[in-house]
Amino acid sequence: MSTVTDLRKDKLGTLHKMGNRKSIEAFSEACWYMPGGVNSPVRAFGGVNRGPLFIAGAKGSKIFDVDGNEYIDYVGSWGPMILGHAHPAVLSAIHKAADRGTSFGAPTLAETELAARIVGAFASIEKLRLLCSGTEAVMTAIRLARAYTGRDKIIKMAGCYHGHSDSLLVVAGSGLAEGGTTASPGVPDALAGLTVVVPYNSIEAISQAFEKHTGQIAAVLVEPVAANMGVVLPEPGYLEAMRWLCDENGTVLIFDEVITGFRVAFGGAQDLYSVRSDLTCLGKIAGGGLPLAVCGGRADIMDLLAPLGRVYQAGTLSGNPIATAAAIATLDILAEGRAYRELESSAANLEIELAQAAAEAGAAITINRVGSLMSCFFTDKPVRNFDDVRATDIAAFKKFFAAMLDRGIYLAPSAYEAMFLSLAHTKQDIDRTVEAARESFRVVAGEK
Ligand code: KE4
Repeated sequence: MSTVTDLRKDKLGTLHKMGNRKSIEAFSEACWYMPGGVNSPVRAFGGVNRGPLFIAGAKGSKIFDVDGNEYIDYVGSWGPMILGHAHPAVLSAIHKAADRGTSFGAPTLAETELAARIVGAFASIEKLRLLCSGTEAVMTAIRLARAYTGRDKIIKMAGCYHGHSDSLLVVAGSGLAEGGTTASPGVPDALAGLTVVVPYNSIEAISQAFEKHTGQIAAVLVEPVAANMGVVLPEPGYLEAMRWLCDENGTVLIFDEVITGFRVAFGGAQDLYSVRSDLTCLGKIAGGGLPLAVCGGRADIMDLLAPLGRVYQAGTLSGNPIATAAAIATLDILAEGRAYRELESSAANLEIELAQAAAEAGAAITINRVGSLMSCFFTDKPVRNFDDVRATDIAAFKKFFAAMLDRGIYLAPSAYEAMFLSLAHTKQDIDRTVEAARESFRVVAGEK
């Protein structure tokens, strides 16, 4: 067990070369009060063996640390900030809502307005429940699927991450992938045993799981575009075959679109790939960057939720008026449609120029991208599942991350996360990023 001193000793010595004294001091103090000095593990920079930056603020495509360093931000709070940080329309909506009070614990018109917008954006969502986090949304979807089918088992894909509810911390991605933890301590084997894990992009494996557990599978849960093992795209026909297998077996298909919802298209990955899930989980962008998430889908399943049905789910801050205001302001801008054309243009440009810069430096990379969601893997092979990701050169990624950070480019501090572009990223930002990458690829190749 690391003590605070060990942690600080391990971490502080490898902190940034350039001026990060205040982040170092802030991290040291935070470690006295909070496990690992952070309130979510991936923020600790454990995946890149450096101390974390403490952030003072952000605006548009830029983020600023407590030492006054400015970075072009490709984390975007792990996905929500598709408009860019501190968008004027979102801030105005938040301020107006806050002036009327911050929480009532009672229904508001804004919740209905937001629900109507989401139902309008997702053909598969007939009814929904607003809640506070992606974890809650997926936990609720699993509970609904188990109640609806009367079955206990679920199938999930290795490397996909669906929040930290007990059933899903099994061969998960995101922060769990870093630690080499496949199932978190504290999750009873009896519960973990109800989760069947199969490789992403293998219909054969899902089909075999259905044969082995015939009549026992309540749900198949998947990120339709995986983004917690880096970005991994569904192979042609993968989602369609999954839909068919669920129909054949009376199993609920749950799309975890917490990242992809409103990111890869206004109607999410299910719109892009024309495959309808029975239940959909949304978060991040859907909440405009505030604590709001969504569990929605077929009315015959959603109506099982209390108070209409007997499946219990509740939350003090569900549908919070500040969060719904931010969400409505965000979705109304994205609904204009031009947003996705602009995001596609910026991201396609970045992808092409990064590939060119890597080739010039002799760095072997594979870029997986869907719209403004992308990952750069250090490998000369395709990356189709979690094993492929684990076989990439993670050490090279860590060198690249550090070199980019030292050049003012803030990437997700883990090879198992994604890069997110926003509408605020300009051509100048992209050019600066590519220039930094050109040098950083050479650092990785050992030339600098
Ligand atoms: P939250 O409980 O963190 O709001 O959502 C959980 C979740 C569910 N589903 C997907 C596909 C997700 O990506 C997430 C959370 N994503 C991580 C980053 N990949 C959040 C960052 C963090 O854990 O601090």
